[in-house]
Amino acid sequence: MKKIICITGASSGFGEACANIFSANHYDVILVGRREEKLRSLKTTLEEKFGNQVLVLPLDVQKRSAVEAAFQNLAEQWKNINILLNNAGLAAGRDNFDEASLDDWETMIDTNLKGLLYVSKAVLPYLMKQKNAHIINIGSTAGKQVYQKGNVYCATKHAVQAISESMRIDLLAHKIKVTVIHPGAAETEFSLVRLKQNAAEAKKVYEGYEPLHAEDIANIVFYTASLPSHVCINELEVTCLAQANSFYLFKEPV
Ligand code: NDP
Ligand code: 8X3
Repeated sequence: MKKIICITGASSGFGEACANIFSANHYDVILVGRREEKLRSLKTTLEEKFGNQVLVLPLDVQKRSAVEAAFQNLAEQWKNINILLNNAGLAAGRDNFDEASLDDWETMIDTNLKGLLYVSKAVLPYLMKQKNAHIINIGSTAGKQVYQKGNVYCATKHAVQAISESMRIDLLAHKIKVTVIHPGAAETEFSLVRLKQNAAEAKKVYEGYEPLHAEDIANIVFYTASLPSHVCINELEVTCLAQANSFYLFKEPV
C-alpha cells in the first residue's frame, strides 16, 4: 500500500509544491485548503502526471467542528495517514502594534495556531496506528526572532516552535517524529495575502535578491520525510543566500 501524506494549505505555495514532490515519489495525497477549485485542479494534474490517488478535503482549518467532522468522516482507506504536514497559515497585515487590527490578529491566531492544533488532534489517532508516523510543522524565521510590525504573526510562529517541541516530547512513546521547519523569505502567495492583494507591494518584497522558491522548501520537507526510521530532523532553519535571519536581508539596489 502507498503511504499517505495529508497537506494543509495545499492550494498554493509550499503546500502545492509538496503535493507535487510527494506525488512524484509515490505517495497518495490528501489536499486541504479553502479554495476547492484550486485543489480540484491540482488533483487532476497530479493524478494525470503521477498516477497516484489524491483526495480533496475543502476545509477552513479555523473551524474546529468542520475539521473534526472532515477527518472523522474520511473513507477507511484515507485514514492510514503516515505524514501530516501542518503548513496552512498566513500573515495578515504588517503594522505596528498600536495600529494593527484585532481582526487580523484573530485570523492569524485562529489559522496558524488553533488551526494547526485542530488538525493535529483530528489526525493523531490515525498517525498513532502507523509504524513510522511523522508530523512536519511549518514555522518561520519569524518564529525565531520577532521583527518590527511582525507582532502577532511572529507570536503565532513562536507558538508553532513551542508546540512542535511539546509534541515531540509528548509523542515520544508513540514513536511519532516531529519536525519543525523555519523558512525565511520565499516567493509564494504569502506577501499578496499579507498585503491584502496589493500585487505591486507584494512584488517589492522580493526585489533585489533571489528569495527561496516553494520547491526549495518542498525538497527539504521531502528530505526530512525520507530518512531512515531511527533518524529524526527535529528542527531546521532555512533562508535564501541573501538572508541571515529575520533582521538581516541584503538587497541589491534595483
Ligand atoms: P501561500 O499563501 O502561497 O499558501 C498558504 C496556504 O495556506 C494556501 O494554500 C491557503 O489555502 C492555506 N490556508 C490559509 N488559511 C487557511 C485556512 N483558514 N484553512 C485552510 N487553509 C488555509 O503561502 P506559503 O506557501 O508561503 O505559506 C505556507 C506556510 O509557510 C504558512 O504557514 C506561512 O506562514 C509559512 N511561511 C511562509 C514563508 C514565506 O516567505 N512565503 C516563510 C516562512 C513561513 P486557501 O487560501 O485555499 O485556504
Ligand atoms: C514569512 C517570512 O520574514 O515575512 O514567515 O516573516 S517573514
